[in-house]
Amino acid sequence: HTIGLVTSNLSLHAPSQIAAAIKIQASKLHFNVVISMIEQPDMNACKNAVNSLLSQRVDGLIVNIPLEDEQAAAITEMCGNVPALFLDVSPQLDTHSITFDATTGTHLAVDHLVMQGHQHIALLSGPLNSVSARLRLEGWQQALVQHQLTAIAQLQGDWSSLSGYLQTLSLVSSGVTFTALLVANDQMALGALRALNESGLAVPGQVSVIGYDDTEDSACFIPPLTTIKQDFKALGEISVDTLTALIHTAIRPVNARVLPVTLVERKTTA
Ligand code: IPT
Repeated sequence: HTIGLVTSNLSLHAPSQIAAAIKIQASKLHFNVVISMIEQPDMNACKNAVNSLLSQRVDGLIVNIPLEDEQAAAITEMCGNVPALFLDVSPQLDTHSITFDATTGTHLAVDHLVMQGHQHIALLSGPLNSVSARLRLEGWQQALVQHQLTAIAQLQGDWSSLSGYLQTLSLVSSGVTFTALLVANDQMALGALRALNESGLAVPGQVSVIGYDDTEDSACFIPPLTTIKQDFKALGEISVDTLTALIHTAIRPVNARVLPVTLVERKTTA
């Protein structure tokens, strides 16, 4: 039996840790995994990847590419009888999906900062053509409003640490005073830490930073990163278990499952 995995760029930490977790769980269940990677999110590339996996006769597909509702529906349609499970779509979508609870994640981060007395909070979002990046940005904004606050600045990166570095440098040089920075993933937070360090701003003395993901390296950043944990090992296990169950049944009621997230408090917030 074979599972097809269509994934975003594996040079990013989160997709690579998800792919590893999928591979490990699939091996336990004696399934092969065939991977098709897309460098940049792009619907045509995604369709080609799905077609190539289908022509290799995979029994089911896991799709970890950011997709809009219509795009995920089109992929499901293409798959016909082969079940497809989506990891980066809106949790509201009527399809087989497993996603993380972005509302809770973003509210945990904002509440943590506000409890520490922060009022001048800047946002560094992911690329807004990604559903998850938009959900995180909207979640932060809603949570700020609940505390009668609005973001003091809003920047956008592309998930890479370099973009986090460059965006944070531009934030610092804009002259806006901020005491905390919410970052949409740990890799951009890594770049932000370098930019703050080079600008002579102490973390957490002058600026607090919160990441998102809790990928494996984040505990070893300087200082160790406070972040929102998305449990990628659990995601890998649950996706493989869910997909293999779908493969083995003819009746497949749609199940959009949302996994919990937690705040991991380390040394970048005070
Ligand atoms: C999402 C990560 O949180 C982000 O850091 C980035 O790597 C992105 O993937 C790449 O697509 S996690 C995904 C399951 C929404």
